[in-house]
Amino acid sequence: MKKALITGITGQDGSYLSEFLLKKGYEVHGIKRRSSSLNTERIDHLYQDPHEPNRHLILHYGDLIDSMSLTSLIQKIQPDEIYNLGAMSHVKVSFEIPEYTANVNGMGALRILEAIKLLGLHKKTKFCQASTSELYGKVQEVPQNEDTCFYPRSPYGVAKLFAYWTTVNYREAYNIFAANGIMFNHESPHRGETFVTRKITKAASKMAMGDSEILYLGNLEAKRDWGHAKDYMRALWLIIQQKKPDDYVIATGITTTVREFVIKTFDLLGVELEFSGTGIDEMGVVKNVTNPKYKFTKGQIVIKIDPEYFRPAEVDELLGDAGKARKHLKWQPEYSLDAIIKEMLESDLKTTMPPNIH
Ligand code: NDP
Ligand code: GDR
Repeated sequence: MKKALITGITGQDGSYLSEFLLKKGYEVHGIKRRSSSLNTERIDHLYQDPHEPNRHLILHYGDLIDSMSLTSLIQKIQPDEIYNLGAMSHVKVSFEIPEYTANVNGMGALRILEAIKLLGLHKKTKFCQASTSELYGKVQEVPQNEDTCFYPRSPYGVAKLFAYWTTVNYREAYNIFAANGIMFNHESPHRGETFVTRKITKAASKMAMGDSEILYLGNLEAKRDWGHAKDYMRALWLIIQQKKPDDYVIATGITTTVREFVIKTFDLLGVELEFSGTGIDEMGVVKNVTNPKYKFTKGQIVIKIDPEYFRPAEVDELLGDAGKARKHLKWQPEYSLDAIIKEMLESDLKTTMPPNIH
């Protein structure tokens, strides 16, 4: 039975990757951080009591800033595959905690690779780094592929650049199977609630149930290449199954503005929006309601712009060319953006209570 170790197992991607690997018959080990409130909500459906014999999902306490815990876990588990998904993954927040972000997102990858090297596991343990389209940052060319120059625009992106090159370096210097999946944005019902897609589907669901709260957003013109987390975790697995380690762009090849994402979301609820004003005065107002099932009214203000949500430096346009992954990994995404939004909305609607029910 193959053993996989996942950092970031409690996150969006960790939950889908665990599910995927368990279905494939892996023994899955995950590193979780100690926290005062439970942080395993996304993997609770996979949880197995520690007293059960033949457990296939095993959680360990650890942290990417603690090389002792990482090294001793890797020594104890002797994993065949390590997926480094753990990160302080919020780009805007990284401007507020840059040093911590560098430590976790940059040094974290180094600590794992160094442990593989020091423990003499270079022939056994394969490593896959969750790299990101944020490496491209300031637009150099569109679409972006494996040869496009990097120009990160945030402490998050800069830290991920260090991890990207450390992965390449350990591959070249020590013959470790170390690969990068350069993933463009990917979403799902498990997406964190402060990322723009989930923030939109969650707020729209609350409004549909009668909540009068307004959705405050930042830059509506940013373009993102949005896919589904499930598709992207399958891609990371394929990257690690190759004979030779390499770096691959994982993307859908379609880009959409935040504004279009908003319009699509409300459209699925039977609401046509009109945008009025410019810049930070801009508002999204309900123009037409065609689905009486939901509690929207004509003229209702649903969106306002708040400068708080703009970044000190923005990544304007991301559009990935995943030609290499299509050719070598035989990978292609199964979900369209419309299907992703529909799944996220349905999930949010199911868990959103009308405001008078507690
Ligand atoms: P999430 O924010 O949902 O999950 C991040 C995970 O990392 C959580 O399990 C979190 O634990 C864990 N983590 C945070 N800090 C530490 C630390 N110091 N030590 C150990 N674990 C830590 O991110 P996603 O699942 O969306 O993303 C997974 C990875 O893929 C990240 O590295 C991200 O940067 C990268 N990526 C994501 C993309 C996307 O669009 N989703 C695109 C490209 C790359 P806790 O639950 O305790 O907070
Ligand atoms: P991103 O995702 O920064 O691309 O990083 P996010 O959803 O945070 O932002 C996407 C775009 O939307 C704009 N935006 C807002 N963003 C947030 N969070 N909140 C808002 O209110 C808002 N309004 C507009 C942003 O300015 C941005 O342009 C994600 C993370 O998962 C990273 O970890 C990953 O590496 C990249 O995707 C690829």
